[in-house]
Amino acid sequence: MKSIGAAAIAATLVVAGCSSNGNADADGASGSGGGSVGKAVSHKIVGIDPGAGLMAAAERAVSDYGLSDWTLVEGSSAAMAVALDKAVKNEDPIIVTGWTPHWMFAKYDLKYLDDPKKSFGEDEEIRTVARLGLKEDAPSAYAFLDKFEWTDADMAKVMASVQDGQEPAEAAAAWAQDNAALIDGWVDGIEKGDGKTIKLAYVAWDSEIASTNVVAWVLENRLGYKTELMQVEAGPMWAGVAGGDADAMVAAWLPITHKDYAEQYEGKYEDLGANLKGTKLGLVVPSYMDVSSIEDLKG
Ligand code: PBE
Repeated sequence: MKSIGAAAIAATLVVAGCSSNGNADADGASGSGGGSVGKAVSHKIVGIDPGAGLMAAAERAVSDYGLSDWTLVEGSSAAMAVALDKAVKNEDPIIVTGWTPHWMFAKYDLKYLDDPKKSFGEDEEIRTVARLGLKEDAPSAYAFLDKFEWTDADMAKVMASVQDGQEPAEAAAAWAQDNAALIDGWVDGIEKGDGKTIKLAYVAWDSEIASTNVVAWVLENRLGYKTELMQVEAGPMWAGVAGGDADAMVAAWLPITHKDYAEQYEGKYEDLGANLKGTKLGLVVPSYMDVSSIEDLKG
């Protein structure tokens, strides 16, 4: 498997918006209501890559809840995880943009802030999207991609291995070997491909690193294809599939998070349906913070 730009994940360890003064006063550290949470975190929300739908949703929340004095800090998934890790180790207050499935909920004691205005939406799924013509050009790859569906528990195992330091391709291979029966079901009745290279676009979100590597493993080891993993930003991922430069991606969060991208390229891609159900997006804080709703952030 050829992997492009994987090192970029490690290269973006910029610590964003992490204040360490939270222990100075009890009120600030616990972040109890009445505007003190804002002070405790310097009115900063630690975001991820600017192309993520999660960032658009967080901007929506800032506007919906009247948080005009707050800043949503751009960065990357990796930088957000570093900031969160540092804060939790010091029991500092921090607010990050988060999503499920993600390993951070297993590693730390965290909670989503309530979102009564539903700025982050609800009832969403991760879908597989293919370029037009893939069905004719690589029918076996297409048939498998159409069939591919797993659970957040499956994905969590791959994510945890990567988080523990395993290379994504190795973590995917180990998971595949432990879950051969599930994979049998995905490829059941599908003939081997013709050795063509299937190009998979993805963004360096932990969830999508896991799914894309598992899909690549199956294409290579069960269906005889070669794969090329193209790590890009969210906009180019959609543009790549719509323009035919990428064959497919398994990272389309719909109907809400990637709505703008889906509308922009409507008619230029094929939606193969859900590959994972039961996702969630929102603002996430360590459980030791005394705040429960985005509404509490005002002031
Ligand atoms: N995410 C993870 C993506 C989709 C997958 C929630 C960070 C996004 O916001 O676009």
